Amino acid sequence: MKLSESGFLISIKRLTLNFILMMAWFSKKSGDDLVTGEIPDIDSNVTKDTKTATFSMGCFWGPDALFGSKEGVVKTRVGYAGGTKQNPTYRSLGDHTETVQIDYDPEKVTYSDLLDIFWNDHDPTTRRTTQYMTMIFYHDGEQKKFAVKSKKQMQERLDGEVKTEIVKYSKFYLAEDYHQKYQLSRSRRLYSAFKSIYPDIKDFVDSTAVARANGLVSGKGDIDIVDKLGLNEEGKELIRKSFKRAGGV
Ligand code: MHO
Repeated sequence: MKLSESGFLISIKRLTLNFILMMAWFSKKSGDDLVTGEIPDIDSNVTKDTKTATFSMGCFWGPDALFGSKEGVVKTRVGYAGGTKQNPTYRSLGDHTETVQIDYDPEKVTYSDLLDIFWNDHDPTTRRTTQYMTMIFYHDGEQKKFAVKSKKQMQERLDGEVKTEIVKYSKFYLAEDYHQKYQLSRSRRLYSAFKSIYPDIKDFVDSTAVARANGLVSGKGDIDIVDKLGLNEEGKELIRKSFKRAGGV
């Protein structure tokens, strides 16, 4: 009895050890076997001459991918804004709203283009909780002018009242790591591939390549960009497959 009990314990230990070794092997294989080892083309010589746009339009996962897929968008990040609570978190949001922030190259994409995406990607007339409010945070007078004008045009087109609030940008709290480039994180191998290029979460979030990949796996953006993301043939093929599966054309 004693003996078989300890035999049982030993085989449990062995199983656990095998499992850990297997996971270690698998997680190693799931990252750097998909990359070229070079910094992605699209991330070299990134312009520092960017402007920032900040929008709230419902759950921030979708807009992160959508804006990230757009040519001229250099960086995206998701977070919380609009409220007064200090250091909000996803589980303790207080009076804040899920928000996406975009750094864009104004030579390649205009604030007006971004506003078009904002209006087209959500219904600004529905009633919402504070977490999912529809808001535009303007960063300067020029953005305010465009935002106010576009809201007016939207109101003329829609039956219901456009509930979008237009307010001056003040503070943005970066959301937890697992919310950043969320669509990409659902594709574990691709996510670890990019984490192997950018182990530091700050570099990962700020990478244009990662922003585009996040768009492509949700079927958004121009699939030809796949050649500039630092992936080898196998990595590119994985992206192409996810792009198609997500309805990308
Ligand atoms: N789609 C999610 C919302 C998450 S978003 C970060 C859900 O259905 O709970 O708010």
